[in-house]
Amino acid sequence: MTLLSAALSTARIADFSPGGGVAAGASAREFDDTSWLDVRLPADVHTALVDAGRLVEPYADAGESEVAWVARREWWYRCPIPAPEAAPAPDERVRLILHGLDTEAEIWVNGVPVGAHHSMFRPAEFDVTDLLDVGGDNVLAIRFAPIVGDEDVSDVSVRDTLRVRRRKMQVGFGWDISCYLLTVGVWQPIEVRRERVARLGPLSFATVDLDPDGDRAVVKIGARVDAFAADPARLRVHYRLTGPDGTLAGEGPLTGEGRSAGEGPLAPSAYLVVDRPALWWTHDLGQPDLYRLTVSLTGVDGEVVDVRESRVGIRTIALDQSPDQHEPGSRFFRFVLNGQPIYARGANWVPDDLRIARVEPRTYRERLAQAAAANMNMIRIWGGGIYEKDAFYEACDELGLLIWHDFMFACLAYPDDPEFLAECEAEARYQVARLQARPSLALWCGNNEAQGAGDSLALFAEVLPRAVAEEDGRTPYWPGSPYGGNGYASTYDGDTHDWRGFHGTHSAPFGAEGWQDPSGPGRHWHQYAEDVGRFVSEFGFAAPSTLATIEHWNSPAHRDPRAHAWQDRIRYVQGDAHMPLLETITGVPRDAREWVDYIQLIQAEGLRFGIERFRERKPHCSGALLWQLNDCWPGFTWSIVDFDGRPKPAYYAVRRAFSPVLATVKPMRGGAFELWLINDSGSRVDDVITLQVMRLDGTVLRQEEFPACAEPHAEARLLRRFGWGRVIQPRSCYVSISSARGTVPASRQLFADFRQLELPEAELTVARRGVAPGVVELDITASAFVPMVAVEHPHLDLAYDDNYFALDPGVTRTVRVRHAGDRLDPAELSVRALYT
Ligand code: BMA
Repeated sequence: MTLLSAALSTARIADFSPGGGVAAGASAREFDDTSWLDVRLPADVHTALVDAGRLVEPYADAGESEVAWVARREWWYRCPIPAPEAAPAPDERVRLILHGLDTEAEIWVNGVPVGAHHSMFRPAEFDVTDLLDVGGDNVLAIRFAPIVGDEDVSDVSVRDTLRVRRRKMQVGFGWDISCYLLTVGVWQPIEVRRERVARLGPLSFATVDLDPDGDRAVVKIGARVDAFAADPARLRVHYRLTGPDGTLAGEGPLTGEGRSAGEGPLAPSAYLVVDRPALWWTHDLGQPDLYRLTVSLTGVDGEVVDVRESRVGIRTIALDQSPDQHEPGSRFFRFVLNGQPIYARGANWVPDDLRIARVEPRTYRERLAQAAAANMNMIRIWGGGIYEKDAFYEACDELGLLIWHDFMFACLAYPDDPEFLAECEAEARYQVARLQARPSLALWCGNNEAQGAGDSLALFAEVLPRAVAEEDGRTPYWPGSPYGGNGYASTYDGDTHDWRGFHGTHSAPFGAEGWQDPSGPGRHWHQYAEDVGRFVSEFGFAAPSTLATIEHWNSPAHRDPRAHAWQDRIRYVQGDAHMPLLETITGVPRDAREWVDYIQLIQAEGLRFGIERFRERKPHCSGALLWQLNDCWPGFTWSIVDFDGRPKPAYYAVRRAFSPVLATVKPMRGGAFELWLINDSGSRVDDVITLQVMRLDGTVLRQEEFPACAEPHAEARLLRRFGWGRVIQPRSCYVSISSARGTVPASRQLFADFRQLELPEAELTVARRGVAPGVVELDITASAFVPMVAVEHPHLDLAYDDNYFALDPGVTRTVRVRHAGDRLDPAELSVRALYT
């Protein structure tokens, strides 16, 4: 048993001009730090100063520039270390583990320098056995070097130069999704561990074989053993694997080739056959069942000296890149879970706060539960952020969400000198070994957009794949995103970032020039209808936060779209302004409310249209991961859940479009259209679809019924092509589909942009009733077609089983609204047509 494992809970912090701290003797044990600021660990400097009222809130109004000075100072942390009760025995040692230092740090224990550390992406560890005084006041001192000198950080190329060699969260250097906020400090716990003879490192767990019918699995269980004061041959390692219901699935020794003392960790392992395993599935295909793996290490005297536990899952995951027979010259890019090819429906994850030290486990749970509730089965951890905290992976394991995990490199060509590569290798080996046993982990990906033809080959083609192969050996590796084929937007190989929508970016094969069409039509979502990639790992439309979140972070003087602090929330690149899209699609908004409504409507419709087109291409296109799920600051970005966790209208549109069973209407030229049926679920669909061509006033012009049958996990099926060009008057008609048994969700398709529609006056009728404490039902009916109805509450954050949906004339929609508390007055809920 680790004899003592204590997390350091408090520190005192202060800043100095560069070099001032050492000169002042701040590393010394006796240094008087009583005037310094007390903080609870972990804590970054910005949050500590804001909480102490010594710094403006960087996210409020335009606070960013007022806090930029922090990054130009050196910061010191001094932390008391609890004294060991007794002097360490000869076979004992005391390790200091600093799990997350942001970023360039020097460390002293009791005034003695123990080392330096240059990465926030892996822990710093030091043997301090001989440095701690029994019964004395032991002190840890950390100096964080200034990140910025006198560089002009308003220049993006200067910021790029500052970040390229730093193993630090890249997005904090400023991005089109983030303000410029360079955090510094202790972002993960600091631990002191007293250990005897040996200790366990990360456990490993892999499903090496699974019967096609899932009746029998073979798993490989392993552990790293660091035998620092014992003959490894005399240590015993034992495992126990218990099922989701607590029953014992297997136990026994882990064995491996002998090694002599001090030759570094052993890696004993064992194979186990599990009959009728409870498989781990994504939440939409089954149960994300988890086993408990316990490994104990017994010393030469038979005493248990260490125990580690992990929750693991029995599942196989593979990346199928076999040739696509139906599209010669192309190959699939699809994930295969437990032998079943799946369609990846999901989103990109960015750090949930630039001040990552303060992101709590419950926030991860909440955000990822929102993703699962939006019918997502995959989350991509984007390469401009961080390797997330344990709570993130626990939530994905438990919620049944797969993870596409980038290594933390984004949008730059990275160096390949030996020193930099060595640091990256250490980082990769640590993270890969740390996450190897996670059932949610589906893929390691080299980088985000950091690889033109031939860039950083050593890193992405050698160092990282070697780390994945040696520290994991089963999880697929992909060199970058996007990658494959002959360029960034290959439609026959690999993954693609489809930025024709919103950015108007048209990538070209390597060596040729891409081009950009910044016009409204050039950035329209219609671009998504053709040339779909094999796996679309980024696409999206930007929109402001919800009004409640804007009002949270913008004081009254700054709540007008023309106000500086409002515009300051937009960090898109040149040419990405909203006006061309507004002029083309909705018309120009008249006030702040309409500005938010119209752009959010465009985001919702753009994502819906893209997702439907990408899913109609199943299996030739086997994934759609939208940019982006969440926000790292209260900015206006591509997120569908804003910084305060409030879903934007697009969240509900995405949830509907990601429904495992879906029927879609693909508009073609000249009013023609196609009806498709998609079934990603594990159940057979057998229903009857009613398709209506209707005028916006509700007059039905044409109606037909179709059998809608699809096998489980079926390829997307074209049910019918309609040449009804003469029937469909784009400005006054739309197509609505519904199904007799409701297994195919109702949906509709317009044939003109919102501003072109000849929308009749629509009267909304709403019946309200409380159905339980905190639960209200609303029956909403419109006299004519309404593109988007919004159900809102002036101040409560509520759970809506649906919202921001279109309404067919005369058809009543019932919406259920829940309040986490048990009081919700039906009268307080408002219902409005968001676009008339
Ligand atoms: C891609 C992402 C991000 C960026 C987004 C929107 O490049 O990888 O870098 O925020 O597009 O522009």
